[in-house]
Amino acid sequence: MRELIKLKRFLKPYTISAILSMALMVVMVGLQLMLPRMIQRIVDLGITPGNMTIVWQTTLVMLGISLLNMAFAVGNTTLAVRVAEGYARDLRKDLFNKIQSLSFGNLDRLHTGQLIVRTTSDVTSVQHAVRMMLSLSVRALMLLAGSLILMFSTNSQLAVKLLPFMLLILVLIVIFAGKLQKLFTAVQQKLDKLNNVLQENLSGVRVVKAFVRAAFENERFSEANEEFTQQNIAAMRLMAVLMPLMKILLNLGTVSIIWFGGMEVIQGSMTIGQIMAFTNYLMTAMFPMLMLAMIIGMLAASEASAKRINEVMSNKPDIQDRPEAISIEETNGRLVFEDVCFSYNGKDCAKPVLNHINLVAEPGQTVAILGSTGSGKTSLVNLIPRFYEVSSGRITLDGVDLRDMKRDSLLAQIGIALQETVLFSGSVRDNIRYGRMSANDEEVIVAAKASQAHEFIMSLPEGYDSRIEQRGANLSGGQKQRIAIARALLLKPRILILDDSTSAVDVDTEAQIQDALEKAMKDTTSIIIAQRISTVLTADKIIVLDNGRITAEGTHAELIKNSPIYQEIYESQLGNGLKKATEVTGN
Ligand code: TTP
Ligand code: MG
Repeated sequence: MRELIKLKRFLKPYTISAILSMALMVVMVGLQLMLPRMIQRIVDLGITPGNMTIVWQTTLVMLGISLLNMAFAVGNTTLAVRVAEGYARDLRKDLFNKIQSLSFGNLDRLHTGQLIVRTTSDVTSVQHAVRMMLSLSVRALMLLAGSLILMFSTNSQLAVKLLPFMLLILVLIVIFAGKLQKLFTAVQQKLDKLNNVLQENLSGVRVVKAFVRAAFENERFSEANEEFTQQNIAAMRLMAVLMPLMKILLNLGTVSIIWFGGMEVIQGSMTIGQIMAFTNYLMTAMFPMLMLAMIIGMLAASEASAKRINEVMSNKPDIQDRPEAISIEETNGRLVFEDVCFSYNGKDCAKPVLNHINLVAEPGQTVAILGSTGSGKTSLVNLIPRFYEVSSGRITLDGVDLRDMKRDSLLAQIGIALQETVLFSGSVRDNIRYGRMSANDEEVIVAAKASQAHEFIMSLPEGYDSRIEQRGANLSGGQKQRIAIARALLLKPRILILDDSTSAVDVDTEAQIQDALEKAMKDTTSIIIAQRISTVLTADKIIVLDNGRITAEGTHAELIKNSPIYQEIYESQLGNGLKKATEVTGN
């Protein structure tokens, strides 16, 4: 219950509805508890002395009570549903906002697939718990207490005789509740596993098909599916045992009431009506106990869900503005790395991904980063928008430590095209405008022209209004990249970061993009990551990254003279290439 209780703040806006719903429930239970008394009255004052008026009157009153109860039940359910639905909506909203506020580091640790489950089925499961609490549990507890009290007030001696019997039932139910709790928790776990398999498979469905692994994936899914089914069956089996067992006990109870009560009736110390009321109270006491057993079992599943929701909620974004952080309006774009170390697991710089990086990018300069895969290029540029925080050293913009700036104001200065292009479903125009929805068509076209995307966009059936499918499925890799570049350019940033953004674009188009960028981004500090050396030839500064260290730095002309490692890359890409080309053409 601890985890569920932690979420109680979400009930606050619905306090009045919740209280009202419970109040209705109290009235309903009160009315329900009156019914056995009425039966007693019919038997003892109506049937036994042969007074038909009392029989009729009481029957009508009972009918009235039942109708009233029905009306109250509708009210109670409506209110409870409203509370639970509102609660779930607010919870989902908060979870979503929370996830949006988290940093890259946080998100690395909470897997995105699981986040979907947490915002959907976990919330539903907790919502279930709220509904049960609001309607069932109150009802069950009150019926139980009420009927016990009324049993004692009807005939305390008989009630005392039944006490051991009821204790036995209670013990049984506690045992069953414990078992059910385990089973339901296991059901939830199997469901999680099923969700995980499904999530992973669906997001990678193309790879599954490409590698003809459908059969394997089918098996994996079937296994999870089967486990889930079996676990559910096991839980239901226990319930199936519980029900008839309770029936037997109930019948035994009824028999003992008639046995002990019958003797009292013979002795004249009890009436038949009282016996009937008694058996009725026993029934009204038993079913709530059964209900409680089930509620306890199900609460366990909700508890597991609540725990996972709280796990997300309790995440503190590891990148937060310092209280004294300033908001920057204008920058020149002078970017300096001062002895920066960085590792993904936080503070320690023992095994850094980036090691003692010193780098100056002057305003308007283009700095190109070369380096083999895994050398830390993406990691390096990810530090500039503070997707991750440096482990040691510092990065400054116009002399101010990035950590002393409000992060939003920093991001407003940066246009970035990530290595992995992500587009959203929607029109081409909206995808380009993603960072600045207020941009007009002209601006969009200018950005698209600079990234050499305009032409192919115009050749799409609906031009800028053409729909992009989820993840940009209906575009080629190079087309996606060019839209992503346009998106970054549209911000007219002071700092432009392109992480391998032309890797899927042919060499000619790439050269055109570079020309256009040079013109459009004269005053912008550009950091460009590239695999191809042809991309970086004209850069103001080229750095070569190797294993997290800068191993060479300078212009192309300098590096080709002084840096063996650069010469090697040059040779391998262009030197040989040229040689081969000449061989083929025979020149
Ligand atoms: P990257 O910085 O991604 O290397 P890269 O950009 O130079 O490589 P590529 O050319 O293929 O894009 O990775 C450097 C190391 O950091 C590598 O060992 C993987 C690790 N890493 C993480 O642990 N978590 C991350 O989120 C990323 C991006 C990298
Ligand atoms: Mg990379």
